[in-house]
Amino acid sequence: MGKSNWKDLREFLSYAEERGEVVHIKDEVDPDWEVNGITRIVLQKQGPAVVFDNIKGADYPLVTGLLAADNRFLWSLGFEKWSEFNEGWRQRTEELIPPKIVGSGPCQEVVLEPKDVDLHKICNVHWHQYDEGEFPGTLSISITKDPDTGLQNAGIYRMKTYENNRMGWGAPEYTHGRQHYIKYERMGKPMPIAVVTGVDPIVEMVGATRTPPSIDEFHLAGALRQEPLEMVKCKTIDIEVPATAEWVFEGLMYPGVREMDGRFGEYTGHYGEGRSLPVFELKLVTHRNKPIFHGTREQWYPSESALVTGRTSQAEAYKTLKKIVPGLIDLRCNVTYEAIAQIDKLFKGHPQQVMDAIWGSTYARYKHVIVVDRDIDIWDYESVHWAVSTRVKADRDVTITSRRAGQWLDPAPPLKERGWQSGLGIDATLPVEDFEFYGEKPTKTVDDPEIVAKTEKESADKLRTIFGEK
Ligand SMILES: Cc1cc2nc3c(=O)[nH]c(=O)nc-3n(C[C@H](O)[C@H](O)[C@H](O)COP(=O)(O)O)c2cc1C
Ligand SMILES: [Mn+2]
Repeated sequence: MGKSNWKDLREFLSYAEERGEVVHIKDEVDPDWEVNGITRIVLQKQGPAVVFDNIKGADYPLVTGLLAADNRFLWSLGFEKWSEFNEGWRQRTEELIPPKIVGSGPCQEVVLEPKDVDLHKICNVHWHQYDEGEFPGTLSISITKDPDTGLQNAGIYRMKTYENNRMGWGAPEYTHGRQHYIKYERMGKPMPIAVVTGVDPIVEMVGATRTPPSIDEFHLAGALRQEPLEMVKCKTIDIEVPATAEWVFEGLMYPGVREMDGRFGEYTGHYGEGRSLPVFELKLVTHRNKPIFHGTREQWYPSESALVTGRTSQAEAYKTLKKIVPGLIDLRCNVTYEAIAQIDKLFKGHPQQVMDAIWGSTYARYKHVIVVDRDIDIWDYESVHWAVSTRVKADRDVTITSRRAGQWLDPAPPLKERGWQSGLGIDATLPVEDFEFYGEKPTKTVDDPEIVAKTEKESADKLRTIFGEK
């Protein structure tokens, strides 16, 4: 297993750069359309990470797309391929490792009062054509503390710049950050919150991982790094932040304050409509010397937002499911709304039990669940669709559940129904109970393993003739 204890964003950036996976754009780029256009094309082609060194109107470089390609995502965790990812994540995070609080860190090398800060000069990008305003907070990790337990939470929720150092906060009620805010609102107190950006890849990932509510994501980061993450106390609030972050925005969110926010191109690949959101008020900025800003164009797969949210949440769901259902082999989720489970089917109703467990015990809010047998390669959609098209009888194998908790950003329901979803479960396993008269042999011809092996051995000459080999 390779390295995963990256010191900071810079160390991983250099690592990727040495492997030819980072390109610097030194010429001036336009923040209104050009960063959007370039990042969209690069994401779509799973191209390199890009550093924009010279954005018109901004004072700082912007790195984007660092975890937008499969190879860079896997490198950052020290894994080789997806098929070892879920199990590797599970084993590494069986025991969490709390952070180490240190006295000082590079993230506080420079301290700026809000009156000396102009957010538009830090990041002024329009990530999508029809975004209403500037959304610097895309890889912005909100760190809050549960007032009851003292445990911290990290979540990536997109943020929009309003006037005078105020920002919109895109955290719906089902997110852990928002649940902390609800507690503070009930007490009538402002919630302390630190927003960090420009972090090592593991911290970026845990910010996007859908974990059970009691998990402090920085303990998860320690486990993935196999070494405690170093954190420092903020200067104005009782919150700890990763010591090597490029930027820290310390702030407060006052109870009862809301502002209309959006439209914005959300990570579903659709625009989310304007909505009423809580407001972040900036109290202090600290940053490293020569800081780098970190952001991404949120969009549909392939993208950094889809990989970082989808894959990490898939791994956490796999870990949970392994504890409660038998026969689970692997789980795939390229997108937040669909899970494909591969099982070793053991009994009647087993696939349906897996569906119920996915809906009831995992935190990724999957609406569509497809369950397949162990002979199906879930990392190959052709294989999955073959199973769906040949092993499914809809009136027997399709389950629909109505009025379940969904995601506000799911564009499928009409506006007043946002947040609700219906579950679609497809049992695409071979209905062996209906094929018992075939005996032990399954009814497929695609690979007859004994015949293939025998032919390769005993008919090798004939195969060579057919394929023209000498
Ligand atoms: C680039 C990016 C942007 C995201 N933006 C949002 C967002 O605006 N709102 C949201 O609810 N989740 C968003 N997510 C997903 C959350 O970060 C993810 O659900 C995470 O689990 C939230 O943390 P929590 O479970 O501690 O609430 C985003 C993820 C990424 C990678
Ligand atoms: Mn959380």
